[in-house]
Parts: sequence; C-alpha cells; structure tokens
Amino acid sequence: MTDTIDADANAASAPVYTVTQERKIVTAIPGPRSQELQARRTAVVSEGVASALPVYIERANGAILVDVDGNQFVDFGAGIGVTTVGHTEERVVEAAASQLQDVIHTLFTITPYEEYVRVAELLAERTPGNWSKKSVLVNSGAEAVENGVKIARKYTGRRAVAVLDHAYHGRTNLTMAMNYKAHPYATGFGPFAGDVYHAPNSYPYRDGLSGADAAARTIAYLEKVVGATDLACLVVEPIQGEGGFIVPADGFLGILQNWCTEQGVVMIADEIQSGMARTGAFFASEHFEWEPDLVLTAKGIAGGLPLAAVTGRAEIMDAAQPGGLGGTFGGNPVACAAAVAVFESIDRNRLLAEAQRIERTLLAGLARLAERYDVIGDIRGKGAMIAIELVQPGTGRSSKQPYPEAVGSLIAFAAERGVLFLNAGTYGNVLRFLPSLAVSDALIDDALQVLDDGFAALG
Ligand code: PLZ
Repeated sequence: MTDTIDADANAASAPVYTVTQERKIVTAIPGPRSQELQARRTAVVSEGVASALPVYIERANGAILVDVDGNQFVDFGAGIGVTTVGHTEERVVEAAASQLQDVIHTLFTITPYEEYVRVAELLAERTPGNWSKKSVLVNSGAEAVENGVKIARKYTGRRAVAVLDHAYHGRTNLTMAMNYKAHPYATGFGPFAGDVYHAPNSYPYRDGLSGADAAARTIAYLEKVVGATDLACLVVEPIQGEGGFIVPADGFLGILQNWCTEQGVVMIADEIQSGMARTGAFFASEHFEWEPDLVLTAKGIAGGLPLAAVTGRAEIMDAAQPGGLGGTFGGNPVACAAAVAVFESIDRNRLLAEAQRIERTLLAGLARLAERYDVIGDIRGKGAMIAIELVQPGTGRSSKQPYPEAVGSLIAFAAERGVLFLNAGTYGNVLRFLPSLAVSDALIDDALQVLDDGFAALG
C-alpha cells in the first residue's frame, strides 16, 4: 500500500487499481455465464427483487465492474451511490480485512469497542453545525430514517412526520409511507404507518418558484394540514435522490430550517444518497448553508459495507432513554473500521475536489449534448450526483412532457456497450450519473460519447 503523502501538496496520492480502468465488451449482454446464473436465480430468488441489468459481477475496482463473462462496465451507479470512494478502495479493504482478524462482532450494547466511537467522533466533526453532536449507528438507510423519526418524536413529544413530494426514504413500513411514489415500493404492502404528511417540495425545473416562494408554499401546507404544534419532524433530502436529483431553489432549505426552529420541529437531513463527499462538499446541505438538527448517513459511509447513522444535536439525540436505541448488527466493527478508512480516503485522495472535477466534466459534456438533442430538458445536480431530465421531442423543451422511454432506450444502449447508467425520477424520465469519485475524465468522456451515439440512435 502506498502510505506516503505526495511531496506535491496539490497532488492526490495516485490510487493503485487492480482492474484496468476501461470498458470492454467481449460477449453479448448478458453473456452466457450471466444467463446461466439468471436461470438459477429465477428458481430461488423472489420475483420481488428485481435487477436493473442481469449481468453477474465477479470483481469490481475503482470505477469498473467486471462480470462473470469478462465484460467490463464503467459504473455510473456505484451501487446507488455507495462505493463513493471507489470499488474495493485499498484503504477500505485493508481496514476491513484487518478488523476481521481482530473482532467481527460483540454487539456494542453488550460490550463496546473503539471503532464505533471513532465513527461517531468523525460524524460529529464532519456534519454541518458547530455544536455538540452525538450519533447512533445502524445498518441501513431506512433504519437511520426510522431512528431519526423515533428520536424526534421522543424529543418533541409530538406525533406527526412530514416529508416532501418526490422524496424517497426506504422500504420499511414507516419509510414506505414516507416515499412519494407508491409503485413499485408500496403497492399492495399496506396498511402503512399513519401520521405521515407529504408537503410540496422545491422543483425549480417544474414549478419555476424561487426558494422563498416554494418554502412559503411548503410552510402553508404544514400549518394548515398538519399544524406545527403536532409536528415532530420534517425529513428532507437536500438533493432528492430517487426523485431525480432535484436541487431545491436557493433559500428553500434555510427558510424551512428557520421555520422548524421557531416551531420546535426537528428538521432532519436525509443525506443517505447525497452525503459523504458525493456532491463536492462533505454533505450536500452545505451547498445551501443548511445546518440540520439531525443528519442521516448510510450508503457511502463505509465504502460498500452496511452501516448507517443518525447524527445531530446532543440534546435531541439524548432524548432517547438508555436502551431505547440499538439493534444486533448496528455499528458492526468491520463496517465501522471501513467507515474510518472512508473518512481518511476522502481527505487523503482529496475526494471533494474529485467530485468537483467530475461535476465540471459532466456538466460541460452534457451541455454540448443538450445543444444537439432537445429531448434533454434539464441538466442539474452537484459533484458526482448529476442528472438529465428527458422530455418528449418535437413539442419543444417548453412542453416538459416526461419521456421515460428514451431513458430506458439509452440505458439499454449504453449497457450493451459497457456503460452502466441508472434511471430515476417520479416519472422515470431522469438519467442519473452517480459514479464513484475514482472515475477519470477520460472514462466520463468515453461514456458521454456512448450516450451521444445513443441519442443519435433514438432518432
Ligand atoms: N434515503 C435518500 O436514497 C436508498 C434505494 C435502493 P437503504 N436509495 C436507494 C432500492 O431500490 O432499495 C435511500 C435513499 C435515501 C433512504 C434510502 C434507504 O436506504 O439503505 O436502502 O435502506
């Protein structure tokens, strides 16, 4: 492992890749071995678990996935924003491997260990807000959301939970009720948790509202439909993920936070997809000068191992009674050791700057495509969380009619050529770019060329 910091203060220590950082297609997609595995899977894995692209992955490193047939894909999904520091990042692998030798599990609520405490220290340092903070560690994003709501209810003694339109918060019973989209997440799975209210969001491309006007609309809804005195928390993704990388208008989040503070409502940032250096800031909230009461992290925090957290104002976090928070695997030592390595990698590999580089390269390339393809209605996002929203052709950009079929065609076209893209959006018409921060400009340009060919093939 290269452990020395480069003498040149501006140069990141060059990562060592174990897989060549290039796309390479050697079979039809999916290839024969993937098809065999797909047949086995169909017999034993629930139909409820769908896969976007049924190629079976054998290895992954940096920004590249290698399948069982030897095809290499440039990964613009990163497991939905999880392998932010890169697939099998060397510090993460080393820290997790070494922790596996020492202790795999004790259960922190029986006999604790240092790694959990270290992760809580790092979260207290790095989350926005210059006040005393505490954390609880859990296993998944949805579990973090559940715990954030639990804690906010205990602290406020209130019942109601508010979320925004186009939100996504998970697949548990409470979080299904918090999602905007019923299908496929909730259809048929009810009854759902009550006391969840869906307030209007800020969606500049579609509502054209300023941050102040959008916030006034949200607050009016909360005051009329819920009543501030019954509201425990407002849970908000600073940049909505599954909803289509919707970046709120400037001022929106700050006005909501001020209103929440005045009304004694806990405002919670769901940074599960947008956090951990993804957007070129440690947390996306920072782009909007938003200092949330509680911050939820998951996905990118442990480089691919399952870990999540609720972090926030000590007085809120301490409202939970001793024994009130926990879970068998929450804050697993191996996942915590990996998380400590992720924090180190973000600093050592200067990943905030890498995310900013990726934003520049993607935005420039996408702007060039938008000049030629008027189905690109909007380009938005920050850092390595960029999306294009596609609208029907022929009617001009102003119609803004969603064009989900184009997203489907482009994703299929790219997959056959070794580039993995994900869709998003309430209307399924958003193509997202969510690569690991290890993706080079050369790989981005290569993928954009594939996308260009895909747009041309749409006709
Ligand atoms: N909050 C903002 O993006 C997970 C969903 C993958 P879990 N998003 C990807 C899928 O299809 O299940 C997500 C998120 C935001 C919460 C969650 C939930 O995180 O770790 O999947 O529970």
